[in-house]
Amino acid sequence: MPLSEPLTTPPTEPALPAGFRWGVSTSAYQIEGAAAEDGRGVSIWDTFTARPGAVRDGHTGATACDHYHRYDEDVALMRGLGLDAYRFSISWPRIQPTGGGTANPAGLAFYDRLVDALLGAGITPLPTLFHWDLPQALEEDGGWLTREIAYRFAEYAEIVADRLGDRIPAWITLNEPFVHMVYGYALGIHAPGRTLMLDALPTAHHQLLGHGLAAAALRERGHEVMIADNLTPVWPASDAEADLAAAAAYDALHNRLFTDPLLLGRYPDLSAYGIGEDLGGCVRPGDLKLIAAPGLDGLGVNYYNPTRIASPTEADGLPFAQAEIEGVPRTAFGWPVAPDGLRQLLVGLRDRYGAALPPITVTENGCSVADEPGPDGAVHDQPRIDYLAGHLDALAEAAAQGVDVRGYFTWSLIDNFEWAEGYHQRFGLVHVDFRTQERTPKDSYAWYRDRIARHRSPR
Ligand code: IFM
Repeated sequence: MPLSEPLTTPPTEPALPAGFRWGVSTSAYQIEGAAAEDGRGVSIWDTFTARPGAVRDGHTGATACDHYHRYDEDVALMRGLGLDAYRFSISWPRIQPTGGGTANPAGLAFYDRLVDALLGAGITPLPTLFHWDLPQALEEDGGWLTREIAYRFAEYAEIVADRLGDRIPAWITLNEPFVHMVYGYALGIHAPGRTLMLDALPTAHHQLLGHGLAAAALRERGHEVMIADNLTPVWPASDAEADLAAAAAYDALHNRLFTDPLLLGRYPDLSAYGIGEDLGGCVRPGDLKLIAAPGLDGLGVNYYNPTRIASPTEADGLPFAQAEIEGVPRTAFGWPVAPDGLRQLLVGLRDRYGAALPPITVTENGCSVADEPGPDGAVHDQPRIDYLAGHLDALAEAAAQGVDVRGYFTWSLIDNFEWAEGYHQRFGLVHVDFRTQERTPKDSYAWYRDRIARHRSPR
């Protein structure tokens, strides 16, 4: 496992708060593989990836990074970084193969081993309970379109907490409910591949209800609870009233639809979409109280880029249109790179929610780079180093402006299955050769390790 040489220290590096936690993030379907082993049930991603044309080049997560068998090697990589914590997700179909009933002992045993390995390496496990790999049987009953699933989710959370809770202080309930709603249920780009457009909105409420029910169960057991939202600062295309109104409508759908109920106990104004406060009838009395109460211990923010929004044409069929962000670098995925967007987002959250905003942890941030080992065997991914350095500086600036930021988890430890893009987008600090499963730490791995060390022992 060749390790890159330490890179030179930049002359100025804004300080992050003392006690700040450093981590990396991954998710089960994207790294584990072993899809048919030890009693794991079928996930919606097994079904979706088998659909011709759904995923680029027909890639699937059946083997992925084979982390299920190689977790020891991956924990050693984490130890090499000097991490405080590791954010991973638990595969619901590994625990409850048909989405309900008794737990699968072999599934629980895998996470037992992983948690023990992490603790042995001095790394705090931070599990996410749902990162999009729903048991297929639940999808066949209607998935997140049904209210019943929220109660199933809380039962699953209880099973996992009862088994691992003696070693886990804090949990993340859901990963990016916005993306799951839009990509999975509105546009059909992700599993389960439904194309319901605005009729997908109940999946937002049912995910949040599931969060609220699971949070109550976790709290009863003395645990801390977070959620990881994918949030974006919305940049209006101009100061024209129509662009400002479109930007506000987009902000309501992407950001406020999730943060308002969690932090304020109400849904935002969605009248631009012709939707009332009850989200088309799925909100029942008492639901919002459950979703908001008694508050989050931390808000996980997944930040990748800002979104530029303009007023729509009639053909858009929605109260907004997405516009290009020009004059900034792009990742291999084509996403705009705008580190200051992270500062704007966090300061904006603080201004919007004031005392209702819990401490913030950046639970994902990173970029895809078309990187491969060069003739020297090393992976020189300078664009990723620039991306991470810029975003950490922006995070430090947000902290300097008074935002309570507690930690940063980069996406991702290792290259992995990037959903509809298959293995084509590489986000890892560590390169994975998907034919041999060989792991090669990239230059960014050494940079991140050194960045963490400099934070702990500033000169
Ligand atoms: O890979 C994903 C992850 O599963 C959720 N957040 C964004 C990442 C990059 O697209």
